[in-house]
Formats: sequence, C-alpha cells, structure tokens
Amino acid sequence: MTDKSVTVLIPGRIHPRVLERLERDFDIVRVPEQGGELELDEATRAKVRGVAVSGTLQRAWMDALPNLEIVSNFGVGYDGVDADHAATKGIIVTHTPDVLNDEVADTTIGLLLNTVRRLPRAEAWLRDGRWKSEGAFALSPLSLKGRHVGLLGLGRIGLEIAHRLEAFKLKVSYHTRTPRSDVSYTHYSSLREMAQAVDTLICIVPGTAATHKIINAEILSALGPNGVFINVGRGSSVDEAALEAALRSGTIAAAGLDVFYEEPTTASAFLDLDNVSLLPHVASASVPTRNAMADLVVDNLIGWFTDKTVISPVPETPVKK
Ligand code: A2R
Repeated sequence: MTDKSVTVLIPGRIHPRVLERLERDFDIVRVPEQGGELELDEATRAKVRGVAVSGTLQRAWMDALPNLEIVSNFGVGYDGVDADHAATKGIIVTHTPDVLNDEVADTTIGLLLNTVRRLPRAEAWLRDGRWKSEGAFALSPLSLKGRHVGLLGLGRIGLEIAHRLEAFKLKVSYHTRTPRSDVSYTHYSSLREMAQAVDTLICIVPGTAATHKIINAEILSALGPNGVFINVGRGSSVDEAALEAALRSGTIAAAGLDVFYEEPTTASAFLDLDNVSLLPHVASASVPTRNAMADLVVDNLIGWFTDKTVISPVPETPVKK
C-alpha cells in the first residue's frame, strides 16, 4: 500500500495478524503496556500519524502525539479511547463492529444455557468421575423454557441475540433510550420496569458514563428470585458488589458473566457460588472472528492513509464513511 513513510504506534499487545499486516505497509513503533508517560522521544512522537490499539489509549498519550490522525481500535467497544476528545482534535477513531455480531450472539446463547442448565458443572461432574461413583448430576433448578428475556441494548449484537432467542421460542422485550421502528418486541423506556416484567436480563450495551453500574441492587431486586442475569457487554455496567449480594441472598436466581468491572480478574467474589457461570471475556474470541476484527483494524488504517476513507468510524468521529 504505502512506501512505509507512515508511522503507526502500537501500544501494548495487539492481535498478531494486525501486527503482521501493519508491518508490511507501515513503519511500526511499539511501546509497552500503558501505565505512565509515553516513553518516546520528541522526533518519534512527531512521526506518529496512526495508532492501532486493543484496549486503552490514554488521553494524555493522544495529546502527546502532535500529528496523530487516526486511532484504529480492535473491538466494537471503544470505551478505552476517548472518542469525544479525539473528535475535538480532529482525530478519527475507528472500531470493529458487525464482524463479531454472530460470534458474540452465539456465545451469549451458550452462556445463557450454561447458566440456566449448569452445563459446565455437569461436565465437570463427568470429568471428575462422579457420575460413575456418585450417580446422576443434580437436576438444574432452572430451565430456559418459557422464559421472558429483556435485552438491555438492542443494537447490532443485541438484535442478533434477539433473533436467536426467538428460535428458542422465548418472548423478547428490550430497553434502549430510543425505540427501534423495525422490530415488534416490546420496548420499555424504563430499565426497572423491564426488569420487573421479565425473568431474564441480558446486558449488551456499551461501557459509557450513562451505563456505568446501570445494573444495581434496585434492578436486580426488580428482576426477582427467578431472575437470570447475563452480561456480554461491559463489566462497568454492573455494580458487582450488588450482584454478588443478590446471588448470595437469592434476590436473583443465577448469573452468567463474560465481562467484569476490572479485567483480567480472578473473579474471586463469584468463585464459590454455584449459581454463576463465568467466562474470561471470550464472546468474540474465535480465530475466524478475531481475524476479521484484525483485518478491519488494518483496513481502516490503510483506507485512511491511501485515500482518506475509513470503513468503520465510531459515531463521535469527525469524518463520515
Ligand atoms: O439507547 P440507544 O437507543 O442508543 O440504544 C443503544 C443501547 N444503549 C443504551 N440503552 C440504554 N441506556 C443507555 N444508556 C444506552 N446506551 C446505549 O445499546 C443500542 O441499542 C445498544 C448499542 O448498540 P450498538 O451501538 O449497535 O453496539 P453493538 O455493536 O451491539 O455492541 C454493544 C457493546 C459494545 O459497545 C461492547 O461494549 C460490547 O457490546 O461488545
């Protein structure tokens, strides 16, 4: 694509395919995981015109790169990049929507079934030899059959989850700030009212100030003792202390979590609970889907530095497709 005249900074770890492809076309500068100052001399800082990031790009680092034009984020969630601040500086931010919708929706269904039917525990029962020595695994107290699911978020991924839930013959409702005109699911303008009406709550909203700890004691109490909570959006949306208390006291029946307030985590607060199913943020983590995400990270950079077009800018970004 280019003659390697464009310098792209990669802070911390990135998918190997991003690195491999970027190294072909760009001059690459790598710096370790972020934590403090951007340790780059002034001449190198001035050369950097693009950043490829998986996770967080500190605002101070953005400010320390005077000729930065574009931040290409690995992942559909870009809560680690201050896109509003970038926009004020005319910096483009891109992300990787759509290519992960099916994978995340599939994983959500898997996590929901694991949570309701306790399938990982059943497998451990067999693997530990307990089926033969102790007999059948205990019946799961809960069933997926006949549940009414409330989706917190009905965007690109939420809609794919809803379509899958329909195939399971489940009733679907949703809460968003703006109702969609292209679906027939019941829209609740109040999350609390939706939590009261449903028995299963799936969180698939971005991590923003407005969604910070939106799942709190009040919402969990509204969900009730037959309630199942699933989070595949962002851990920041949950008050984890309230969730732990709700699971221990029987305020809700069970939870399935793929994301956590701080990551990586040992999830120690939840480990002794048998009504929780835990995953280490793997909803999109298959080789084909992560490769597609990696390609989008690179193609946005190539597009920008070839003809000033990007494929998937975030809504806050100053350029349109
Ligand atoms: O509120 P709306 O009408 O903008 O609907 C969006 C909803 N949403 C919210 N719902 C209630 N309260 C909020 N404060 C709030 N903020 C956003 O979340 C929309 O229905 C959904 C987001 O949809 P998309 O932008 O299409 O995101 P996508 O691709 O479905 O991914 C969702 C998140 C990512 O940001 C990552 O954090 C995670 O899933 O992978």
